[in-house]
Amino acid sequence: MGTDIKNVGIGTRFIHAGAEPDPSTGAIMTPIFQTSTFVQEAPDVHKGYDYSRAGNPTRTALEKAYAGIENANYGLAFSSGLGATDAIIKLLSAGDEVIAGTDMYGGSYRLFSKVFERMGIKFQYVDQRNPYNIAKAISPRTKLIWVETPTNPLINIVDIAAVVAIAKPHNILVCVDNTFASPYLQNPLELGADIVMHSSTKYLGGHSDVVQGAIMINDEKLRDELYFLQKSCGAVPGPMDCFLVLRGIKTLHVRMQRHCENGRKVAEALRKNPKVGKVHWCGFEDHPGHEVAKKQMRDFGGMISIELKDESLEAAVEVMKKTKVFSLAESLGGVESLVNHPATMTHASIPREERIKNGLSDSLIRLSVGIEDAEDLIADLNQAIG
Ligand code: P1T
Repeated sequence: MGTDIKNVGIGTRFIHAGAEPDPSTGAIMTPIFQTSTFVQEAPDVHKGYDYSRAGNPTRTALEKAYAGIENANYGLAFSSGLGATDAIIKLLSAGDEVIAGTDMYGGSYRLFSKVFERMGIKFQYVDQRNPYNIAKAISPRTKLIWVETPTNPLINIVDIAAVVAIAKPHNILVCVDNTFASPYLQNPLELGADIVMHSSTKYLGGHSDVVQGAIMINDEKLRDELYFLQKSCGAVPGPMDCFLVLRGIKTLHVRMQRHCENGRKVAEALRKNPKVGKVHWCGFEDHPGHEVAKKQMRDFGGMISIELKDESLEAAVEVMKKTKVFSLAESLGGVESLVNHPATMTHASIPREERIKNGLSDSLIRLSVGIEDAEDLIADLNQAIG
């Protein structure tokens, strides 16, 4: 169709990004090129593909779509969000330093602290809600600032433009894990970040049927370095998984609208429940990051964490055992609502002392509000909370 996807609305962009009819058949959907290799006419004479780790036409279509949905020049697809994160940290060398946040996905923390620390890369964890903490932590060896916003699971907000302003004079790269927001809500490259990373497993795929990761960048040199790492280290997704994410992206804006609507209704209902203590949701005007969220996000999303007034672990576990529409599972961002217990599930790899110091209590309950009928979701939570 040849749409100039930089100059159209967000829905048109999500539907048409990377989508070209198949040249040999006219198929509107990119076929699943389920092949490991490609026949060559003569050594190194081929149609642009030689081996599927280095490139595959279904992956190419998805990588173009990834670029399109973040308004980026380039996109790269990885076998998981952590596969993408792994490639980004491998841009660095032993002795280099990274400044990360105190609240982030437990698996990212595990990769940083248990794998890359061992290889000589140093990580400092600071409360990024106050960008001054980042400025204070910078050393001559700082090469990367790793930002997650909204954070997993406390829904803290980090001011991306403020972090970029601190990093630029020092030539420090800024990478934003944009998983919780999705490109519908937030586009960090437009705020000056150098790299955007997504766990596509979540909102981009949207149907809890695929594990995958994405990187979006504008700089060609950075793209070439990351492509080299993708090809050399091999964390690439298969063609079927690329097809599933391509399909998921086409409905991202419609799903996100409903996630946001439901998120608001569920958050407000939870605040009214007398047994609920804190409700962490960045759409509340009294959320400490609300003004920054309003500035850098289109809406506030469907990720919510709660703490009961009864702060015992037992009370939280009872609630998680009793929900019927919300399923107890890791992950988020799918059409179906999920409830998760960070302390024992997604964030179990963070030492308890660290976790508690940073505000992640044993009894925190995380909700990924899906796109079912809001009334059913509220009724389910209220019956489980009692
Ligand atoms: O699971 P994977 O596709 O490798 O993505 C890792 C990841 C990275 N960044 C954020 C913010 C994430 O939330 C995740 C994965 N998170 C979960 C599985 C979870 O339930 O929180």
